[in-house]
Amino acid sequence: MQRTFGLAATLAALGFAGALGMGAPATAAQTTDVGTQALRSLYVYEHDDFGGRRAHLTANDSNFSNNTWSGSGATINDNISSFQNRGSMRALMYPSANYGGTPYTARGHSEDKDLSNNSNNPSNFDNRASSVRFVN
Ligand SMILES: [Ca+2]
Ligand SMILES: [Ca+2]
Ligand SMILES: [Ca+2]
Repeated sequence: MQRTFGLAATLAALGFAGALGMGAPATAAQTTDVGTQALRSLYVYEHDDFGGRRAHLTANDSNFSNNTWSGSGATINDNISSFQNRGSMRALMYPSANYGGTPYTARGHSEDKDLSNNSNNPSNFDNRASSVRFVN
């Protein structure tokens, strides 16, 4: 199961994050929090429980075949087994290149330590992701 944590994630779920980011009136504390927060920051891992090698995705990417695990030449394509979305934007991971197929939606500030056995996303997304798109 995917877990969500933090006020920012709650705001994002309610659709307020975009309004705050565009400079809508907010308290000083909220403005500081949002201003220092990454928008696109998806850490993906080779194995369950955030194990194995890691890669950091910070922009839309239509094809993972030329993305490699940090410190290695091995592709992340069809090998992502867990993730931590540390940014405020949702990350849509697609099973095919060029954003094809039914995506797995990783909510802002959420993580999933096992991409199999999902209830509110494609039921098994282990070793499937081939592209990613960030959305508000
Ligand atoms: Ca790529
Ligand atoms: Ca894997
Ligand atoms: Ca795939």
